[in-house]
Amino acid sequence: MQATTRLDFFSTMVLVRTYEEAILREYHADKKPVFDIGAGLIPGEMHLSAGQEPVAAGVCAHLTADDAVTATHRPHHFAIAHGMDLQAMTAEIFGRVDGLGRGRGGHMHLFDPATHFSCSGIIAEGYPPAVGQALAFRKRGTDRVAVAVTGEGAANQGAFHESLNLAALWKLPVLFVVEDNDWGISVPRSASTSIPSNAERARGYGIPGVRVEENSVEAVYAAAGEAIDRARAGGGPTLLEVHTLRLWGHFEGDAQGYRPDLEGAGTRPDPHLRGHPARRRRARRQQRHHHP
Ligand SMILES: Cc1ncc(C[n+]2csc(CCOP(=O)(O)OP(=O)(O)O)c2C)c(N)n1
Ligand SMILES: [Mg+2]
Repeated sequence: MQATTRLDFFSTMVLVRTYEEAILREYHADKKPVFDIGAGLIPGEMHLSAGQEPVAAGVCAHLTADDAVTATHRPHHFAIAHGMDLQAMTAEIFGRVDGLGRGRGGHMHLFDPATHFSCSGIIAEGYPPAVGQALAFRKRGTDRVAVAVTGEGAANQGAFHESLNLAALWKLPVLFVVEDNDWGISVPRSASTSIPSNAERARGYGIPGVRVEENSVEAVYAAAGEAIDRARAGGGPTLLEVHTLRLWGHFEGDAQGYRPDLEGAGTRPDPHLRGHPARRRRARRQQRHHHP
């Protein structure tokens, strides 16, 4: 792999993390003294993608703005990696009239015709529109592809399976991405999903399924590249699951009492790990508990 490609990955991931750290700061800034989710300049829920940057950077490196991306309620890493205008995106998150959706959608509903990007607060909602877009791309005789993203929790939704079936049947140019961050809100993967790898589900629809076990941008880039090349060449869809890491809470304000893996240093290494307010609060609580 070329050094410039690696540098591009790094720049994208650092941009995403820096952006989300700024959102994190602004989101909490006016919700004090007691966390009030409805208060401040960004009222409502906030789902940040910290830890999952390698998935977006590795996939979107193969795309142009002509390719479609449909993302989830945790959309910032994909929006930024796909080249969304940061001013318009930020204005939307702050509910401003100069935002992508005139400020009516907020952070879970970023619709951007310039980069063919959309996302939704309804889980697995990105899958069917990706199939529709891929059908349009094919009918127009282009080699454009659609990338649909969802979480491992949403992979149990009906829309996920219906989309795989139709895209497989019609050999549509779609890359279905599952971000397995081990959690659907507070529900561990093992309590929601009957098999350890969603990649196995691809076989049920007769399409290739790949699971990337490492949260590695290079591994994601390699697997996504193969799938996207195949889709552009008329070879049909692929299901790609990446075992990634949800570094922060499900949403901001989530105390994560259900996550034993955060008690110590964490079970999986994260080179970008920094102090998170929720984590620091939790540590202080524990200290008080141990040293009254
Ligand atoms: C159809 C639907 N059902 C339930 C919810 C509530 N909900 C929001 S996020 C979420 C869990 C999503 O987990 P996962 O797909 O693993 O994504 P992650 O949050 O881990 O990125 C649920 C159940 C919803 N938004 N839409
Ligand atoms: Mg999840």
